[in-house]
Amino acid sequence: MTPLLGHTRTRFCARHALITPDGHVASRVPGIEGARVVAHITHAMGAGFVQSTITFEPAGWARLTAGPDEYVFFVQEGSIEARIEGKIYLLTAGSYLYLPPGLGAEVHAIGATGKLISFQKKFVPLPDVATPSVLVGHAHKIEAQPFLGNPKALLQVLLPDELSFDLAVNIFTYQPGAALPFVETHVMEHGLLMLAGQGIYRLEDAWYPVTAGDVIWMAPYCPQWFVAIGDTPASYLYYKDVNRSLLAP
Ligand code: UGY
Ligand code: MN
Repeated sequence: MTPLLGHTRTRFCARHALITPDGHVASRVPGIEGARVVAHITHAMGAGFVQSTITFEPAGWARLTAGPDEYVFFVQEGSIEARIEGKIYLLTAGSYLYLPPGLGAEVHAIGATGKLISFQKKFVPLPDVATPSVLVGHAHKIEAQPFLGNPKALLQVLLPDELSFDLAVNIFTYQPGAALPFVETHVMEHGLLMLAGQGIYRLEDAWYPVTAGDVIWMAPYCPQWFVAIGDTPASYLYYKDVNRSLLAP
C-alpha cells in the first residue's frame, strides 16, 4: 500500500515516545563503518541510555573502545562475530552479548548482513560488588516464566538476576488477549522494541496500536500497560535499569 504522505504513527512526548519504522533516519557514528545505525533512544530525548539498531553490510564493522559504558547486543537477524580480548564469540539470531565497561570489542556480520539491537549505558559500580564479565546467551535457552502467575504472558530474563548487573534486558511474549495485569508506574526506565505481533500500548494517557518494528521509550514513572491483539502472539524485547540506589549517583 502506498504510504500516506505526511502521516506517521510516531509520537514524541516529554515522558514517552513511540517511534515507528517509517520515520527512521540513519546516523553516521564514529567507530562504525559499513553499517546503518538508527539511534532510537538517546540522551538527546532525556533518556538515561541509548537504544539503537545496527544493520551491517557484508564488509561493515563496529569498533567499540573501552570506556565507562556497558552494552547489551541482541542479534535480531543474521550472524554476528564479536572479538573481545582476543576471544571470538559467534552470535546467531536470538543470541545476545553483554559487554562490561572497560572492555573494547570489534563486531561484524558473517555473511550477507546482520542486525543488532544495542542497549548502551554508563555502568554504575557498587562498592564491594564485582563488575560483571562478558556474557553470551541465547533466548531459546532462557526459560519463559508466567508473569505474575499468567501463563499467557511469559517473561524471559536474559541477564542474570544479580546485584552486579545494573540493567535488565527481557523478552515478554503475550498470547492474543493477554495483558499486563495493571497499569505499571515505576522509577525504572524502559526502551522497547516490538519483535512480533500486535497490541495496544498505553503510555501515560494515550493508547497506541503497535506492531513489529515499533520502538517505545518510557521515562521513569511513565504509566504503562499493554494488551496483545490479533491472531498471533505479540512479543517485545525491553531494557530496564535495576539494582541501584534510588538517590541520583
Ligand atoms: O519489567 C517491567 O517493568 C515490565 N512489566 N514492563 C513492561 O512490560 N512495560
Ligand atoms: Mn514496566
